[in-house]
This record gives sequence, structure tokens and C-alpha cells, in this order.
Amino acid sequence: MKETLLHMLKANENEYVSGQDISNVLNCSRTAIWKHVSDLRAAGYEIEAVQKKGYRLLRSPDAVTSEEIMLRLETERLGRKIHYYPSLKSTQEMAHHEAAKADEEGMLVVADEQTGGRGRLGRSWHSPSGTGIWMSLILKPRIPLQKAPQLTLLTAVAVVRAIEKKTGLAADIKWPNDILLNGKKIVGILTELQAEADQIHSVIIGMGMNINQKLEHFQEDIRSIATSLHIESGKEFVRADLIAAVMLEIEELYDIYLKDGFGLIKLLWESRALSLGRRITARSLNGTVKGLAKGITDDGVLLLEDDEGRVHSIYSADIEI
Ligand code: BT5
Repeated sequence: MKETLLHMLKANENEYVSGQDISNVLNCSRTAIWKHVSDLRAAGYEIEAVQKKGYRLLRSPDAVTSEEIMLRLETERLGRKIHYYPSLKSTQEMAHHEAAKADEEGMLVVADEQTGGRGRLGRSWHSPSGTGIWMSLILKPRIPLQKAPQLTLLTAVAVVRAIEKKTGLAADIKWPNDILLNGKKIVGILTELQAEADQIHSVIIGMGMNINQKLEHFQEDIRSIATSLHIESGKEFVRADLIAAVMLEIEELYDIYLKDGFGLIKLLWESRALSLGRRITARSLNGTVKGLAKGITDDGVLLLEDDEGRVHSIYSADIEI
């Protein structure tokens, strides 16, 4: 209901929508409308109410609520069910919980702030309120376990394409899960699985995107390695716009992937990859390997040729270029 009301107000921005029209569409009383308007105001919408004229939307907050995302969403399946939280320990953790309960895919968990956002290997992900996009998407592809890393690469391509479409900025991908703008990390992707034996039950794709942060929003220890769309462009962006764009890009690529496999995604990924053909250092729990990044396999594994000419398959590592 709140969503429909918002839709009506937005469709008539700067004009009054009469209480009568709203009550006809929503099929509810004037008192109920007033309650919805109060809720929207509490969420940061400036709504003017004038007797005999009706309601007028003056300003919308840069919110990542379900309503704001839904208004912009062009997908068929992904993000059609959204769980929004003003503050949450980790969207990833919540998505794990939801994924275990539901059979359908496409649910999106979004938070305005994370108090315990996480990266890989127990590292933390800084997620202050009102600035970035912290979200986790649940997919349920029928693919073998070893192909799951392909979905991290697919997501990276989708996010880069969405950023380019919405901001004109060209970001690069650093294998496997970093998106960089001018050499600094703007997005981190965390793909986790729920599986039984070798059967995937759910893939949970966490995305942390730095959007409107200023330099001082970043903790000192990551200031030299992190950046945001705002820092790089001087502009502010509507976060819900970017979320809707990311969902659309993921859906388009995911449909291609399910139908035709990884081939096209691999090509798209390679065209954006920063490290291929360069000398890199890969650090993992198994040790450090230095060498030439030769490419990725069809499963999304990085191939690294060391100075003795031996080719290593890297499944998971931190890369220094
Ligand atoms: C990642 O890990 O890059 C994956 C991050 C995934 C975060 C999302 S947010 C929504 C969902 N819910 C969660 O709880 N997580 C996911 P990794 O490659 O391990 O990188 C982590 C490292 O990046 C940290 O150790 C810091 O050095 C750095 N870092 C932390 N916060 C950052 C930020 N906001 N921007 C850029 N770098 C950051």
C-alpha cells in the first residue's frame, strides 16, 4: 500500500494528489492514508499536505528501502522480493537464513548499514549508513559445485556494466572478487554456498558497493586502498537506481549463463580484467605464488605461470598486481 502511495506521489511529483484519488486507488480511509503519509515522512520523505488540494511530494531521501528499489526495478525474477533493514549485522548472514527456508531464487536482502559486514576469510567489510550499497542476492542454479566461482565472475561483470551505465565510469575487475576504479577498491563481492554433497542448494552473492562516501567516511586503515563513486566523480548517486541496474544486469547475464553456459560471460570478464597478461603475486592460505597471469579456466579458476614455467591453478587468493 505504502509502495502504491509512493508511486502515485512520484508519478505526480510537484503536483498535488487528492486524498479522494488516493483513497480510491488504495481503497482505504483518509485516516489510513494519513498513517501511510506519516510512515513515509518518518522514513525521510518530505510530503506537503494542504487542505482541499491533497498531498505533494517535495523530496525523497536517498533510501535503499524496498519501495525505492521496487519503483525502479526492471527485472522479471531477481530482486522481486526484498527484505530491507535500516541496520543489520550482515546481509550475508540474513540471506543464509532466508535461503535455507525458501525454494525460489531472486530474494534480495538489503541494509542501509551493516554493523558486522564481512569479507573473505573472516575479514571485515566497512559498511556505514546512508552511503553505500550492502546487499545479498540468493540464487539457486542447478550447476555442479565446482562451477560456483563462475557466478562471482558473472556478478563482477554485471556490476561493472551497471556502474558504467549509471555513471559513465569505467571500472576494472581484479580476480576474483574486486572491482577497482582508478586502482582503488570500489566494490567487493563475496560468494558463499549452501550445498549438500556436491549439489548446490543456494548461492548467496554479497555485494558491497561504495557509492556516496567521502574520504573521511572510510576508516584510516583502508583510506589508501578504497574509494567511492562520489570520490572518483564528485557527484552523488541515487543508491536505489544502482541497485536496480545491478539486478537487471545480473538477470540478463544469468539468463544467458543458464541457457548457454559460461562462454560469453568469460569473454566479457576477460575484456574487463585488470590482471591478465601481467606479473602478479597470489597469496593464499597455501602460500604465495608469483608469476604471469595467463587467464582463467572455464570454471573461473585463475592460471598462473611461475618463473619455472609451471602453471598453477589458483582457486582462491589475494592478488597483488
Ligand atoms: C570482499 O572481501 O571484498 C567481499 C566484501 C563483501 C561485502 C558484502 S556487503 C553485503 C554482504 N554482507 C556482508 O557481510 N558482506 C557482503 P575481501 O576480498 O576479503 O576484502 C576485505 C578487505 O577489503 C578488508 O580486509 C579491507 O582491507 C577492505 N575493505 C573493507 N571495507 C571496505 C570498503 N567499504 N571498501 C573498500 N575496501 C574495504
